[in-house]
Amino acid sequence: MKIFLNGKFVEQAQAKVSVFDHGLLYGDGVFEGIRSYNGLIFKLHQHIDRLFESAHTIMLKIPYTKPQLVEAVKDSLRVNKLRDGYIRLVVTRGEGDLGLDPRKCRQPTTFIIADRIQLYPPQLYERGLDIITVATQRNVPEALNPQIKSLNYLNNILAKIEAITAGYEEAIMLSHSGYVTECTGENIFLVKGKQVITPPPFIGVLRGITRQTVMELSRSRKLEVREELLTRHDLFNADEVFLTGTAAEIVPVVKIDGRTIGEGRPGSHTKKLQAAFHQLTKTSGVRY
Ligand code: PXG
Repeated sequence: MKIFLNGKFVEQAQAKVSVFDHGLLYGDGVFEGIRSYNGLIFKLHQHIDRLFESAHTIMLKIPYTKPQLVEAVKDSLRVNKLRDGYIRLVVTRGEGDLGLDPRKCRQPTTFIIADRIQLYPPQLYERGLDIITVATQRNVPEALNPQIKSLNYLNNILAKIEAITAGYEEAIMLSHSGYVTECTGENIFLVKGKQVITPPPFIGVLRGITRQTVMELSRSRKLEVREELLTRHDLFNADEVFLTGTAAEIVPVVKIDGRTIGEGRPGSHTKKLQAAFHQLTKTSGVRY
């Protein structure tokens, strides 16, 4: 596998960064996870835009233009001969000293890994997930805004560990005030009648690109899309619940904290949205 590292393609074994890199020492950096489907990169420009927004907020100057990064992502897929791929694009503060001071980091580190996509087991989509809410709250936006897709994922990892320790695969994280936010690497939606509802970004969630796509697909299917504060009670009493993310796409949820959701099977709107989503991944995207 060849890795794009600071402007050059190097073999995986040579793709190394310094132990003084602040991405490693402090999680000081930003990233994106992007997918390609049969030679088309899905929502590439949206991912690049979000990367630049995350970087702007943490005052990290990405040493490439957006068109240069678009080309680098395309090249990464091409040199690794990947038609269906998972791309990890990372920009860190770079090599500094042992202090926090970002001014000591003279040059950001940029790398792109393009690998095969590890697909989730098909049973997940056929049966649906059984998940729980966990005690670890989502980061308070006023402290570390979840809209920044930073390398600091311990909040999410702690929630994931809680779920796994309890014997579940995924966790719902609540806000400081107890509202539903998102899962550890996916946004959450409920369907009730003709309404499709997901928590608003201000409560502390990542503005997922799959989330945005599903909102658009729902609107074009004449469903009423709303961003609203949701409680666990709202989730328990929904007709359908599903999660969205680049890696997982659209995953049905059939049980939450022991409560059966709807009929306890993936719902009809969820299935139709999955089909529409797959159609979109086949027909849109940036060719390489
Ligand atoms: N919320 C969080 C906290 C995320 O990290 C999403 C929502 C979904 O966003 P997109 O734009 O992908 O629809 C994410 C996605 C993975 C993985 O391998 C996913 C993410 C980060 C790291 C790994 O599943 N982010």
